[in-house]
Amino acid sequence: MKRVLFNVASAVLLLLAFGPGLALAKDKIVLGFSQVGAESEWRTANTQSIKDAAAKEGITLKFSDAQQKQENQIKAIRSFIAQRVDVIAFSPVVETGWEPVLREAKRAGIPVVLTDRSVSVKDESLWVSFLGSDFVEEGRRAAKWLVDYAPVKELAAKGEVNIVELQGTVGSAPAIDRKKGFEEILKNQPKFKIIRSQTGDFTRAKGKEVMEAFLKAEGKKINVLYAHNDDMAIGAIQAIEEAGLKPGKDIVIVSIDAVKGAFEAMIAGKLNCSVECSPLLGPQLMSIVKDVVAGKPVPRRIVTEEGVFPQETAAKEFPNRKY
Ligand code: GYE
Repeated sequence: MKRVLFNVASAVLLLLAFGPGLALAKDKIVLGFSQVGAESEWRTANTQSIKDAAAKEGITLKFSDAQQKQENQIKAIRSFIAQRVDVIAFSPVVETGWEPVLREAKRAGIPVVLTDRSVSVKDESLWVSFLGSDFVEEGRRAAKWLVDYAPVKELAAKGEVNIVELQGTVGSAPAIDRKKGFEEILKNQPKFKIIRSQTGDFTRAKGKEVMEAFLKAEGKKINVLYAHNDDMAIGAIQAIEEAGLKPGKDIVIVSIDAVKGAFEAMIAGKLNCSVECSPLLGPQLMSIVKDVVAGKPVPRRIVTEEGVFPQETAAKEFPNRKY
């Protein structure tokens, strides 16, 4: 990295050092992007979308993978500041604890764009735009589908519906909001009970591990699994099968993302519904980055449009899926 920097230490780069105002004078926009990690199918598709869109737009992308650790993201952002990139974008692994490093970026005059997940900071001037899904709405959609699903309605007519929940990464916006939206709908449904709720950190391996523990503790009492992402649901499906039960039948499963793996599980009859969360944020992100550098106003919030895919739609939709 350093070598490359020295090699291109031309007059143009010197000009760049004097701030975003001169950004138009150089060939390429430099974007520093700090990614959460590679924890899920969703994340892999998101990373690919960002890399492809940067290449397509001729934007130089400095990409850093934080392996799901906030400290790594903070280090990456500091290094982007030191390199004087034009724009910093990142998907914050957790919501809190960003003020100090974002203040450093602001002081350096480098605009920050949030993608996918948001931060919780008092000073809203610390970031310029947030592009991503409405996670509360995704949680609501999962719950609405569930209460309307015929086999679950039958259960509710007879007695209680016992739900176990696999949460995403502790403190992350999608885990907080998907729980909130789901509970908001179930609040008015006295028959529906969340009997266990634990994090599976958005990964297949942890999803499986935690589902094993749920099954050990609750066994056949479990009617429904709500997983904050498809990967955890897919891990849990394995645990359910290993316990001699039928996923999608003995235990109804609803999860979020609608990645290809979820469609495969739905077509196999093992997953009942996936609520869409699109990772294809690259093109919109690059357009925000270009506008910010050009000094154009950018929307404060851009909400991704998404749908809901119940099992019976899976075979027909599968060929159209892009991630
Ligand atoms: O749902 C999950 C991933 O932040 C929306 O993170 C994203 C979530 C996504 O690991 O699969």
